[in-house]
Amino acid sequence: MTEQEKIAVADADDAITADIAVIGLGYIGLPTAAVLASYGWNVCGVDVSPHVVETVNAGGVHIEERDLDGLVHKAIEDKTLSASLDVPSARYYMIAVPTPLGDNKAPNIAYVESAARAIAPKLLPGACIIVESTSPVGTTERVAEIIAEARPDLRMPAFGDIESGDVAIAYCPERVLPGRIVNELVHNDRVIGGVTPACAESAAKLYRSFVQGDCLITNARVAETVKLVENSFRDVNIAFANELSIIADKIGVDVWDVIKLSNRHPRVNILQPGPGVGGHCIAVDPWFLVAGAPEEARLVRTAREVNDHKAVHTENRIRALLDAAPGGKVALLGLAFKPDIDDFRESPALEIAENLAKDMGDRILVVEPFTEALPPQLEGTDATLTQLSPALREAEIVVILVDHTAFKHLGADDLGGKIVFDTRGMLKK
Ligand code: SAJ
Repeated sequence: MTEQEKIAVADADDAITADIAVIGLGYIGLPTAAVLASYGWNVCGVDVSPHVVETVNAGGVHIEERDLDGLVHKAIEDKTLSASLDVPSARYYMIAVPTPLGDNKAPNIAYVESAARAIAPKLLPGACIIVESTSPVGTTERVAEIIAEARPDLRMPAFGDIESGDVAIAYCPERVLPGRIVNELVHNDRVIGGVTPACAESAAKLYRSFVQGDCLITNARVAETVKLVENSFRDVNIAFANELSIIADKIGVDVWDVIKLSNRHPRVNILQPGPGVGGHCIAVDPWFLVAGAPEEARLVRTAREVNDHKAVHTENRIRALLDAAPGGKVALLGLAFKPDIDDFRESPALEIAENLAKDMGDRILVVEPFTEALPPQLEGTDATLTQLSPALREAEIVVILVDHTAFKHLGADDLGGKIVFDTRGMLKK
């Protein structure tokens, strides 16, 4: 390092106000910020929502996630975590903002781009930017491009040139399972892809400080692809189970028995069918892979279509049950995209409830322990949100859409005399 560079770094140290700035305090950013703070880092969480910033600064959380509440509360109390609407100068920047699907199932990285633009003016030599948001391949390079445009005074890392760059830019996908985020943040292996090997190494220093799994080093494009492949793998496998359930309906066999017995083969491991695939990951990310190679990604695209169709198939079966019980009511158990969480994003259960409620809301009783009010999609319909017991008293038809723990005690006594449609095989388990 030249004398001039040493002075630049010293100046940077003077101006740094946080060890780590986590941009986006959602399902990934907030738990990550809280875990980092619990490992002694001085973390500033940044969000565009004043409500989120106020809630976190008051030691609260705006999302339901196991163990998160206590972690955030303690970090705020210990003053290792704070939240802000503004990006501070930091040593590390983690971008954990949404990357939604745009029109025609094309990935929309506008939030990542605006996070990069917000970071740019604050960057000091020696800083490291890590993208964690699930992103189409090439997004990390796009972040580097934005920084280069905004900060011509900084040297950008160049592919193939190990030591180049005043800042490091890397991609490290989040891989945590909603409901187990706090635990998996620490225990999962991490894949860390740098724009250059030095960038990956710089990012790895941060992850090694709190990750107990392995930190696996690669380049940014491979790391971006790995994330999309993981979720596509799961989507394809769930699609197999969902297709099997539709075939089983057609040929009149019990899909749960078929799967249970097939899985006794040492090399077969079929996943579980459900009412469709939801959440903001598995139902979305495979499209990012398709977008990169639309002609080639035939299986991945078909899996998405099969899983989307499973929700339509489920809805049609419920409609048939309602047609066969004129005037009868149906209790829909669960709206979340999977058990024991309050996340309704891309939830097939919610989509099914919404479509049914639009046509015959007065016959729909919704039971969802993870909400106190009907979600906006069901507002304005005649559907009723109610508790489990009254719903079971009133309904002729019971549909298990989500196998929440709160429903798992249900047995013959509770359901006797009812028409039961168990989309999750909960009663079989
Ligand atoms: N599902 C089934 N049958 C199954 C398993 C799941 O129908 O056998 C459904 C669930 O009900 C849900 C959907 O699939 O609707 C997705 O649930 P999930 O538990 O498989 O996954 P997510 O979306 O909660 O989290 C996934 C995880 N990815 C993988 O397991 C490969 C997680 O590790 C990722 O970090 C997360 O996506 C993400 O953020 O990308």
